[in-house]
Parts: sequence; structure tokens; C-alpha cells
Amino acid sequence: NIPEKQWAQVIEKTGGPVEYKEIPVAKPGPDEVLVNIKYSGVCHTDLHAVNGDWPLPTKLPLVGGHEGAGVVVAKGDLVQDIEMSADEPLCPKALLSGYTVDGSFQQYCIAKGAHVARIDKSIPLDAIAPVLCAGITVYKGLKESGARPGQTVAIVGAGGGLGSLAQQYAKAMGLRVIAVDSGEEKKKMSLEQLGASAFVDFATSSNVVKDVQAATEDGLGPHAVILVAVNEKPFQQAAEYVRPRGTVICIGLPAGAYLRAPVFESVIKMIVIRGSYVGNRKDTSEALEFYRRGLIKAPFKVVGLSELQMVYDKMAKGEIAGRYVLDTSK
Ligand code: 8ID
Ligand code: ZN
Repeated sequence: NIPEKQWAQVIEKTGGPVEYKEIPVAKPGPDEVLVNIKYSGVCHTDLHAVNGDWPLPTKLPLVGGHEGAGVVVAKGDLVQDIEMSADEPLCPKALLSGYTVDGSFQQYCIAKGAHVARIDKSIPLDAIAPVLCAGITVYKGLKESGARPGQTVAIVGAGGGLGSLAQQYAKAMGLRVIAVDSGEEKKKMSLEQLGASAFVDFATSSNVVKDVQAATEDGLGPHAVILVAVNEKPFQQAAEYVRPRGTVICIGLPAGAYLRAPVFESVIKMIVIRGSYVGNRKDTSEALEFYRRGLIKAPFKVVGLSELQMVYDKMAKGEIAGRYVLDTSK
């Protein structure tokens, strides 16, 4: 009982708008599965794709979305379970869901059988959707940072989708969190709901570098910095406040941005600056397992797939605390 047609959010040209309309349901190839998407998170990457922010073109017309969670309803002959822990995100021929191939902003989505994340039946699909990009990405970034239990990590962009999950994963890993973002709602969420030990408001602070350092117990700065903001400025500040021997992990991808670090301090503090890009299938199953064990509770709001434009408008203004998840039945 797979329908011929389905509802989807489609962009015809770079710059948008997204159009909510009926399109055909695709048939899976031999190594593919057809997933009936129930819920999809909305990542800032989806908005970057609409706006053409990056030096990498999207397919057009495009169904965006890459935090889809659903049920496999059809599969090709070659599909079987495969375990892998390579650097598959770095594959030069990688297919990017919701970017170079159609993604999860539709009711029925094609995926490679070897790459779909296996979600335990006990896990609610609306809550897990944001873990499927945001959660995996920040979990991987925290691992790449080398931060150890008991140490302090600054999460910059802490109130957004990636940031709110980063706070939860960091806490579950035994790290102390300094949240950097702006506004009362994100402050309250970070300190009261997500367990951050300090909040630095980048918009009202007169000196973010000093305030982040002052929020660490010995004033030397955090052991690691996780950059998930959609703004160039913090990418040019982190090296200044990270602790000697500390690590700066770059994850956010603001349009046209450059990293900057003072050579003198970077050398004498022996700091590391590193990029981190999503995660592999091993990271994915580990990140899902944290959720299954009840260690991850990040706030999300559910709205209909038809309301995607409203979500993008709020996202562009930085007004989303946590994540929006789309219900594909509405
Ligand atoms: O694999 C990857 N590297 C990867 C994976 C997934 C997403 C990278 N990303 C990228 C996205 O493309 C996007 O550029 O991570 C970035 C964050 O995605 P998101 O969490 O989905 O975005 P959001 O929910 O809009 O949150 C961004 C937060 O940054 C804050 C905003 O207030 C918002 O809460 N922020 C900004 I804008 N400027 C800031 C500043 N100067 C800041 N926070 C601190 N300091
Ligand atoms: Zn994403």
C-alpha cells in the first residue's frame, strides 16, 4: 500500500522559496530502501542549501532534509546489514541527503540500504530525528576534541539545534559545560534544562573572551571549544580563550567564513584547531545508543511538514531554542 504520490517540500531554484506540493513516490534501486518518513528535523544546513551559502551546488529541484526518521517500506534485492567504522563522510563521491539527492522533507524517501541508521523500536521517531544529524555531529565533535571526563568544554551556539544536543552529550560524557549563545530563553534552557554550569551571552557581554575564561574554575579557559554557531565572529575568538593544550573543534558552517587565530598565542599555548564533519555509521549507532539509554533529552517542537517556511524564517533570525521537527502527515 505504497501510494503513487506524496506531500513534499520542494525548492525549484537556489534562494527558494520552498513549495509544499504533491510529487511522485520514487522506487528503490537494488542497493536502496524506501523509507516512509514520519518525522524530520530541520537543520541549519537545510537553510544554507536553500540560500546557496556554500561553494557546493545542490541538485535542483531539491527536496531538502537529512534528519528523517521513519519505517522501511520497500527494499532492493542487494540490501543487507553492513557494519562499518571508516571515514565514509569524507568519500569524494558521497551523496548528501537533502543536498545532492532528495532528502527527508517528503513522506517517502529513498536511502542506501547500507547507510540508513538502525533505530531501536523503543525510540520515539520525533525525538530521535534531530539526533540523526545534530546529535551524531556533536557527539563526533566531542570525541574529536579529546576532552576527558571532569574537563570543561565551551559550546558556542549552545542554544541552537546542534548546541542543545552538544550540551546533553557533553554532560553524558562527564564534561562541564559553558554555554555561549544569546537571549533569556536559550539561557534558561541551557542552565535549567540542559545542565550547563555557566552561560555567556555573546550579544550583551562586553568581552566574550574574558567571560568564557572567567567561567572556568581556574580562569585558564575551557579544555575544548565546540563551535556550532552560524556566525564568523566566534570562529575568530575561540583560539584566544581556549586553555593551553586545548582544542578548538569547528563544526558550524557560516557562509563565506574564515578561521582566524593569533599566531603567538596559538604557538605558546600549543593549541589544536580541527574541523569535524558529521560522523560515520559507528558514531551513528553510538549516538543512538546514548539516546536509547535515556542520557539525551534535548528540547524540540513538532509542527507540520507544510510549515517548513515558518521554521526557516525563525531559524534565519536565530529565534529557535533547540530544534523544530516536521511531522510529515501534516
Ligand atoms: O558536520 C558538520 N560540520 C555539520 C553538521 C550539521 C550542521 C555542520 N552543521 C552546521 C550547520 O550548517 C550550521 O552552519 O552547524 C551550524 C549550526 O546548525 P544548527 O544547530 O542547525 O543551527 P541553529 O539551530 O540555527 O543554531 C545556531 C546557533 O548559533 C547561535 C544562534 O543564536 C543559534 O542559537 N549564534 C550565532 I547566529 N552567533 C553566535 C555567536 N557569535 C551564536 N552563538 C554564540 N556566539
Ligand atoms: Zn544537519
